[in-house]
Amino acid sequence: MPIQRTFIMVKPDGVKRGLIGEIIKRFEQKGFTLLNAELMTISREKAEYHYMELQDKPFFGELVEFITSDSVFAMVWEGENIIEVSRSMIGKTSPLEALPGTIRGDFACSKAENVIHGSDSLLSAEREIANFFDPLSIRSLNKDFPFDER
Ligand code: IDP
Repeated sequence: MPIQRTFIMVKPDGVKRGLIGEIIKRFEQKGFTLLNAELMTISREKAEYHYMELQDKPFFGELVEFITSDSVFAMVWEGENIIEVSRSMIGKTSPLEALPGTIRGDFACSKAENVIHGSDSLLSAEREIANFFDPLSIRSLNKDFPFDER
């Protein structure tokens, strides 16, 4: 199974509600490895770039407002098939569909303010990690990365 990296972000509602520790705990328990993390307030430009695939959606403005409204906790994690596995740990976007046991199923009841973001593909993960972190600041455990999965 491929070792992958993903970008995970606790959104402002999750930070305010004190869910950073709970989220780190779930990823550590699963066996994933934290490569970098930072509490930060993000610029409008960074937020718009992060969500560029959604720029035509009616809720885009509201989403950018929300994500820049207060601190987020940005992280890079590494592990086997982490893109797909972390998406299933996070749960569906809609609170009506997010199953109990998933992070959103257990902690979110709004579609907009839903605690956590996780990259949905290798390409998005690469772009999102580069948007938030200097590549030299990311802990390197696997000297062959990223060539082993291409
Ligand atoms: P995802 O976060 O589950 O991958 P996306 O469809 O990529 O879902 O949407 C990104 C984020 O945009 C969501 O996590 C949520 O915060 C927000 N969002 C998605 N759909 C809606 C909506 O219908 N109304 C308001 N906000 C939404």
